[in-house]
Amino acid sequence: MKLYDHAMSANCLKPRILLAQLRLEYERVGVDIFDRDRHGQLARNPTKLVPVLETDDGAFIPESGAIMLFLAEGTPFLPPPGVDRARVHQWLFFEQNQLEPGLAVARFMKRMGLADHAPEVYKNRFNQGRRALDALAAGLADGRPFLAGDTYSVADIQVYAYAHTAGEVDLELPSAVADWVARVEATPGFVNDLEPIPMRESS
Ligand SMILES: N[C@@H](CCC(=O)N[C@@H](CS)C(=O)NCC(=O)O)C(=O)O
Repeated sequence: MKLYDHAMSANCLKPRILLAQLRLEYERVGVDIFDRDRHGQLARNPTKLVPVLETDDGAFIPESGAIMLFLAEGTPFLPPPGVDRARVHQWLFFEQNQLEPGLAVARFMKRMGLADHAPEVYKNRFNQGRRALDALAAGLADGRPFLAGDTYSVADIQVYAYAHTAGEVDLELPSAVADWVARVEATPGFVNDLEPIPMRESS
């Protein structure tokens, strides 16, 4: 398998964590996401975004959530169909609708020196990220250790990826979220090789 990837992208961190925990061999293909010519490399992905997984059969699977569900099928990282599986889907959709559009964009804007150029946009994304972290804390309030219940799943990896970057935009994690982050990081085979986005001064 090949993972089309960027070292600073938390969307790409998600499959990297899962592939490591599943002990699957794969080739990492770095994509320069600032280079418009990457469209040749990712021509078979309609959005041209990373991550994309290329299977051994040559199929292209874009979208982090789709990659996670594909890789997790038949493993302990995805509960069987039923309520716990629905909880996994719930948090995957939440991540894409609420958490990622807030924190990923705020992180990118802040680190690239763009927040001062568009303060209203930055504030909007920052606030969306903060609300998403509060929602995550509320979701963890039932005392169960992981998002789909008692068992660690792809939902935890998917949501962890951006939740744990909150400090990069000076957002403090609610304590229930900080405790859950620590539990995720303590799972067997967990690796976090996300590279920080270097801080650029706004010009
Ligand atoms: N919904 C997609 C989002 C993917 C995405 O936004 N990838 C970013 C890197 S984090 C990218 O490729 N950006 C390049 C661009 O915007 O041109 C997913 O979850 O995989």
